[in-house]
Amino acid sequence: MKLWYWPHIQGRGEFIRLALEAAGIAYEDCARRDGTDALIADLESDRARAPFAPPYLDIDGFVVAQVANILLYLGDRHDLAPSRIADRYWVHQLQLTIADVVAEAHNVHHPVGVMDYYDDQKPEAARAAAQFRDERLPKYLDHFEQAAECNEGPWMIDHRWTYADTSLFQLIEGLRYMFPRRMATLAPRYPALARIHGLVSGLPGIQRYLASERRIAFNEEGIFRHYPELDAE
Ligand SMILES: N[C@@H](CCC(=O)N[C@@H](CS)C(=O)NCC(=O)O)C(=O)O
Repeated sequence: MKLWYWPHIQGRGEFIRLALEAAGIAYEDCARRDGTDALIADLESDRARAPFAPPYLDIDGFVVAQVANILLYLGDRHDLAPSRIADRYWVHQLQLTIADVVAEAHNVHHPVGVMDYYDDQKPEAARAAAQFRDERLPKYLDHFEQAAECNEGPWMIDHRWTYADTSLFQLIEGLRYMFPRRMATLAPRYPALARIHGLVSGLPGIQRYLASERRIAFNEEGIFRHYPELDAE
């Protein structure tokens, strides 16, 4: 199985890597091996059903893009999701909501133009960050906390991990990196999310991955960027 994603950031590719690593599914991280030019060449190759943007998987010529769609595929094919249809849609729904908050987090440092530099939109980013920290972030976290609390088991669903758990872990990691002060203030409100973050970090595949060179550090090229001036308690 081939994973294609930008090689120098965790970005959206990390949601796929974490599910693959937790499950012990073998994959080639093609652009980390072959470079950005190889990714661009692959993206621009002649395909009838081309992906719009990375990340995408290439399984012997079957190409699947969009994070939530990729995880839906992995959930089905590799048993990383529950078997009941209502439960599968619930996990997919959680993943789509995670995708929404990820997009909003990115828009905090790029509120005006995604093609423009952060430095060219700093006043607007400060305004967007205040609203995200005060209103949107707790609203999303309240939702995920309630979702976790309504499950009888310790995970997001059932009594075993699914890709909803690995994605929630990455969301919390990213938000803690981006807004350390705000996340510290909010932490006591979210015991179930803290529990799931801890459980995921203890999965053997995740432990191995986090300790490896494959896990690159967050940086200010990715989605979750730490600009101290955008954080507050
Ligand atoms: N909704 C898509 C978003 C994909 C996306 O925005 N990928 C970014 C990197 S994280 C990209 O390379 N975008 C190029 C573009 O939008 O032109 C997903 O969840 O996979």
